[in-house]
Amino acid sequence: MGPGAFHRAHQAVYIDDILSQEKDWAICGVSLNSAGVKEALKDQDFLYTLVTLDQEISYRVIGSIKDILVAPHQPAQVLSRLRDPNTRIVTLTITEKGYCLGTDGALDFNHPNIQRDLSSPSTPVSPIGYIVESLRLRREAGVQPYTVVSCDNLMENGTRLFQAVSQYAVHISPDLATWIEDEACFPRTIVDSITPQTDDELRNHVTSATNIIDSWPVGREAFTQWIVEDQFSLGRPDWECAGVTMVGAVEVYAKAKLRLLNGAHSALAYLGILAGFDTVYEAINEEKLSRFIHSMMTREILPTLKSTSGFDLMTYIGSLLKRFQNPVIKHKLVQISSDGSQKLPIRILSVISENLEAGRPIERLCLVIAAWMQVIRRKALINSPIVDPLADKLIAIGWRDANGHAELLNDFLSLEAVFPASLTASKIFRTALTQAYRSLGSGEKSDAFKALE
Ligand code: CS2
Repeated sequence: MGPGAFHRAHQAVYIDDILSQEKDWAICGVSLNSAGVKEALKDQDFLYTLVTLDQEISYRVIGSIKDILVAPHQPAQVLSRLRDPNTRIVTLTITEKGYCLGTDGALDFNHPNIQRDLSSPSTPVSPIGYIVESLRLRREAGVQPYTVVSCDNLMENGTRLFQAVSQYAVHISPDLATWIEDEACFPRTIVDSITPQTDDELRNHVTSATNIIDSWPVGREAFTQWIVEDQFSLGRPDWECAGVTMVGAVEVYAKAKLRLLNGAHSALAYLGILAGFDTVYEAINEEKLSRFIHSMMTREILPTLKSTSGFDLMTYIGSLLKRFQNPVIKHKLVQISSDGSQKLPIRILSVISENLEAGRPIERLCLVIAAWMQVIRRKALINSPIVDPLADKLIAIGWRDANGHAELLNDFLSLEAVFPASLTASKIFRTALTQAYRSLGSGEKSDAFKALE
């Protein structure tokens, strides 16, 4: 589910890698929203070019996707594919918001798609609704559940998904929920490979380098990682051969990746946008910003993580900074800045909560939150679109402030879907955030640089 650029640059490549050995695996993508990917790929047999953006750029045709279904246009086909005993693994790359979770990590029963699906469960629209309905159909037909593999940047991704599925299934039938709990597997994973959005520059580049007109190639860095807990109900490909790390538990690595890589990404995005940069490469090469990111990682994030044997956190930080400095990748800050209301609780706010509890500093992390608010405010001011499931609320907050309303911080903090009550009740947090917000002045470039000092 979600055959966007990341799926096609990551999981589809790992499947492609094993096809010479295990020819009976293939992917059917399910687009949950738009027909864009299907329209682009159908006339090229769902083949596409993977461009590896390294010092030496390389090109490879990926052939593991056999078909793409578009859920809003083909809901019955999607359910029948999911019910098919040949469907053995369902991966999800649906981004944080696709899971419809609240700040407590549980399924948000007020989410319009969940309410809609619960009122009409046999014709779902949400991924959770599709999973539960198709598992119900499999149970009815005596077919074992497929393994559900969340590949999104959520803490405890498999567990969260399993809980959301169970909470939803109980409303359909408690027996079904018990069957899912007993029979289905939801391994946790870490996925990692920096994958910028495809643009015309990449398309034209592919055409001139390969002589192939590809409607939707994907480009990513050479580094790629997939760590998966080895729990599969209906078997799996021999992924180790393709470099997938199959483990007993992913937890330690997951926290490090989400906080250090994704946390630093969000910091670079909001502070970098205010400082007038366009890409991660530009932002990380600015001295003040780069120093800030380094101290945020080492002083405020590192203390929340554990090094284990074979996984040294300082080495990991060094490797991340090097990846951010890849000059060939034009990873747009605006891409990373999308969906802040979904990403920041996982990447930054959870770290702030832990630091508060342990009496550790939070100033730099608060500056990231304040920068997010400033970016929203500035966008609202010029009516620039905000990509976020809470966009309407965020624009209203930013717009009120732009018109002389002084309550911006309180308005933001009242967003229960973003800020947990435990955090908004903390005086230390409110003070640090207020200071951080003030230090950004009116969000001009020069203010951002001053705040980084
Ligand atoms: C990024 C991630 O857009 C974002 O929010 O932080 O997509 C990041 O590039 C990937 O998680 C890297 O594996």
